[in-house]
Amino acid sequence: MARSKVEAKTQPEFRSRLKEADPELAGLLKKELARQRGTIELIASENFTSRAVLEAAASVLTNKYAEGYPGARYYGGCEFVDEVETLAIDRCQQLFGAEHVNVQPHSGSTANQAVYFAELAMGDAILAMKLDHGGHLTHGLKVNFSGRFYHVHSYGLDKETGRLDYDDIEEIARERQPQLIVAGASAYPRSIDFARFAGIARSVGARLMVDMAHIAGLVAAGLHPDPVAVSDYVTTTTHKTLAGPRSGVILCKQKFARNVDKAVFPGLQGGPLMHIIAAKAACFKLAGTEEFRQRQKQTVVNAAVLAGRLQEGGIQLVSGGTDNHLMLADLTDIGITGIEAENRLEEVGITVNKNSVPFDPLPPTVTSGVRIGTPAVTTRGFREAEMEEVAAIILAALGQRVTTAEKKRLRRRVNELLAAFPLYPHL
Ligand code: DSN
Repeated sequence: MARSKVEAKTQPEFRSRLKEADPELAGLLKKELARQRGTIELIASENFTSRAVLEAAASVLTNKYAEGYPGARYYGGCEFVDEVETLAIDRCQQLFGAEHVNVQPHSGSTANQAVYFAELAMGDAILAMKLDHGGHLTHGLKVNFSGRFYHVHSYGLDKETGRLDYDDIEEIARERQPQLIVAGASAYPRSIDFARFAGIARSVGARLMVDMAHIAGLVAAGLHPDPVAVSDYVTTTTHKTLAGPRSGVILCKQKFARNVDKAVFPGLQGGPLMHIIAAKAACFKLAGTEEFRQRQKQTVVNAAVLAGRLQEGGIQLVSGGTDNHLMLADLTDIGITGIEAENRLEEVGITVNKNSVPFDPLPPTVTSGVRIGTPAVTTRGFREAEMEEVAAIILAALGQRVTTAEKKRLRRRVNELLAAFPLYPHL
């Protein structure tokens, strides 16, 4: 396809100006691009965003202050950013069928914070998933704001099945009577029954917040049970399966709109990042396309293929497999820790993150597991055949007594795989 005039003019200029003004920084950006191009990215929460999103995020909208909301700002000159924010809101509402959307949170953590701020008083009780069973820092970790400002009760996974036990969650909710129940996870490989969570919340008079950060792309594509229709609040990041810029969003029922908006601004934030809101608008448009839906389908297929091959190779997966974009490998049986596995894979050009497994006896700095996800490699173009090769490389790298020569051979296999799928060739 012919390069557009804008790309042809602005991209090289942008690059060369940065190099001229700040060669040290330009050099680091170049190295990071080379790292992304030169490794197989299996961190489940990462992805490669589109050129459209990159362009919007690097636009002149970064210059604009726009405290307030469209049509009610505290600064002049907001006529175009008003349109940008309205576009982002409308597209997000349409994509997820939400009654109300706030696109200003800078991140998923801020989005969660805003919902707590809107819904709870200090000291109120929340019920959320334990961090070491797959929850998130903002779901009540003691040192996080959520654990410091609220009374936290938690639920975990069933020891036998490695899955959520909804009867158990219901019992804890009945006992603890939380004001807010939080569903959603950072490292849970199975579909979550949000309708069941909604029933539990209703039965104890609690509100339900779903943090769908990991699975937002799958939800948009109709590949995961929908949290939006059944929840009071839904929060998400926009950069994981959704493949947008690094940021956050809140979706809620109309009756909570005013409180949510007030909690975000002026409650927690000042000026919204209008360039990132523009990038979110682009992301929501792309997430409504057939191409995006197909990519999400392939992401799930790729995860299933990788999970199957790793299991055949003797690696235990928490819950015995995956329904979504990620899997959690428990390495106890093969005798290596999560940190060792992360390092070994990095040596051959594969990036993952160490991750606690449920009931992990090892500390979070070591862990017994690694979390592996397929969104980024799928965006890059990997399909079933490539996932088989990725699984074979992982199994070899995690095997007993891997020699330096063998590591070099594995690195070459990684390079061969990547060479067929160039990343950001225009940069
Ligand atoms: N840190 C993110 C993840 O890796 O899942 C969650 O915010």
